[in-house]
This record gives sequence, structure tokens and C-alpha cells, in this order.
Amino acid sequence: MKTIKNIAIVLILLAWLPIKSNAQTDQFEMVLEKVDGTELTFRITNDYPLLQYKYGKEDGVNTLVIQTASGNTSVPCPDIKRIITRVVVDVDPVQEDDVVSFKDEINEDTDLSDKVVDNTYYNMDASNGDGYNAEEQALVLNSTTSAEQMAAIQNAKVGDAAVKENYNGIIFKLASGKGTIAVDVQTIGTHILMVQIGKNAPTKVTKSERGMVDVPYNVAEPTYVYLYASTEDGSAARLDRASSVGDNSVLLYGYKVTIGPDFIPGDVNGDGAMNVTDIVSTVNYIMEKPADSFNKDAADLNGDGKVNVTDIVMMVSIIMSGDN
Ligand SMILES: [Ca+2]
Ligand SMILES: [Ca+2]
Repeated sequence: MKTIKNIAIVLILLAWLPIKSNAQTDQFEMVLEKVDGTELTFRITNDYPLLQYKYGKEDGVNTLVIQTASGNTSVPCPDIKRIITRVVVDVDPVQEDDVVSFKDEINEDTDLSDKVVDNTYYNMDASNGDGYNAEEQALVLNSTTSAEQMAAIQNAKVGDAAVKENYNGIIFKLASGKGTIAVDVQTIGTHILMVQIGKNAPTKVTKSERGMVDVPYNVAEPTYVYLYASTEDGSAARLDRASSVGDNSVLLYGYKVTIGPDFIPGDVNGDGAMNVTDIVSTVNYIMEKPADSFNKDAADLNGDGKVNVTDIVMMVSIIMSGDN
């Protein structure tokens, strides 16, 4: 009698469940939900040998059977309540200088809701007229994201439901270090572009004619950058609800991340500021009496690969203008 019962339990095993493929990210998570409510999460990539799995009771014990390239393996997991797989939406940090031109990467037919395309995350509400505009060859942001909505996603990752529900714009990730984010943008009407780095207050960009705006960054760990439309006071604005450029819009043509330099141009002695001591150091270098701390790259202000009197003239002019 007992044997018959065990056979019946073995038959409860579910059918094979294939791991679904996703051409955009090629990544999945397998989530093992435990009886005590906690979760174990495994990241699965295309390189992972897991082909398919089934989960159910075997001899009365919750068991995961995984099929790999080399055969089947049974793993008893009595404290696991259920197993689910989900597609991972994530972006990798920008590791080297990178130019993103939206016209090269997406088109009108690209679904931009909760999607990663070429390491940039997009979440735009097409029903409210947000998305790629072929005529402008730019992203059009008519909907705004308010300060309250940004607060709601501060601890969320791209792909989380909170981001999908609250955020309208794009997100990418910086690797730790210093650098510059250049944004190619035009702002129209009450709408301005917000460039928010991590949890810092956003840089507000107003640009009535299309042009590049530089936003420097300095982050100690991989950090999200949010590019979205808002208003000067960060409140929600009226939506134009048009499929094209409206009276209040942000046009985003692309962005460029430049990593480094790890010095302030002109700060040749590396004390954190450019002033007359840097001019003295540069003169000494030209006179072939360089100090140990002399940074040739920082001294080459015009970037022609040489350190000479032209760079000193630029230093003097910057210091005199007080614009350093
Ligand atoms: Ca200095
Ligand atoms: Ca030079």
C-alpha cells in the first residue's frame, strides 16, 4: 500500500518547463521561494547549462529536477515552496567612453516600455506621446516624472515594477569614478530635462535651441543616471498627449559618457585647484625643472599633446576670469 502511494506522489512531478529565451537581455533569474517566505535567486545566462527543469514532489519531498547538457540531476529541496523564472531587466555600467545616438539604436517600431536596448533602459508611455520620433530622430518626452515619483524609485532597480509604474524616461549606469555626461537636447515650453545621478538632486537643463550640455559626475560605486522630463519645481505637468512634439516637450537626441580624467585640467600639482602655483609649476616644467608632482596631462590645457607657453596663456586667462 505504501509503495502505491509513493508511485502516485512521484507522478505529481510537473511537466518539463523550458527556460524562456529573451533576445534583448539574454538573462533570467530563477527564484526559489522558501517555505519561510525568503527567496533564493540565481542569475541564469545563455552560458548556463540549465536547459529546462521540473519541480514537484518525489517520494514526498519537494524536488527540483534540472536537465543539463550532460543529463538530469535531481535536487531535493524540502524547504522550497515554489520555483519561478523571470526575465532580468538590467543594464551594465558604462566601462569606456560611450556615445548613444537614439537614431542609431531604435526606431518608431521599437517597444520602449520597460526595455533595455543596447545597455540603455527605456520606459516610455507611448499612449501619452512619449517615444521615438522619426522626423526629429529623437526621443520625445511629453510626460513628466515628478519629484514624488522619483522618490518612489530611489531604491528600485531598472525592471522593478516601481520603475515601470513611476518613471518616464531613460536610465543607464555609470561605473565608479569621475567623468562627464554630455546630453544632446532641446527643451520646449515648461518642460526641462532632468539629469539625476543616483540619489543626488537632479541637474536641471533648459536648452531652447538644440545643443550639448555637460554634467560632470563623481561616483564611488556603480550608479544609475536618470534622464527624464520635468518642470522647474519638479511637479507633474500637464501632458500634451500628442504623438509628436508638443508645446511642452523635451527632445533627447543622444548622450555621451566620457570617463575621466582623474584630474582637474590645469591642476598640474594635483592639490585640487588651479591657481598661480600651477602656473609656476608649468613654467618650471618648460624650463626643464619639473616638480615630482607635475601632471603633464593636466597642464596640456589645449590638448595638443605638448606643454608650452600656449597652455600657460590659457591658465592665466582662466585664472584671471575666475572661471575655474
Ligand atoms: Ca593646483
Ligand atoms: Ca598644450
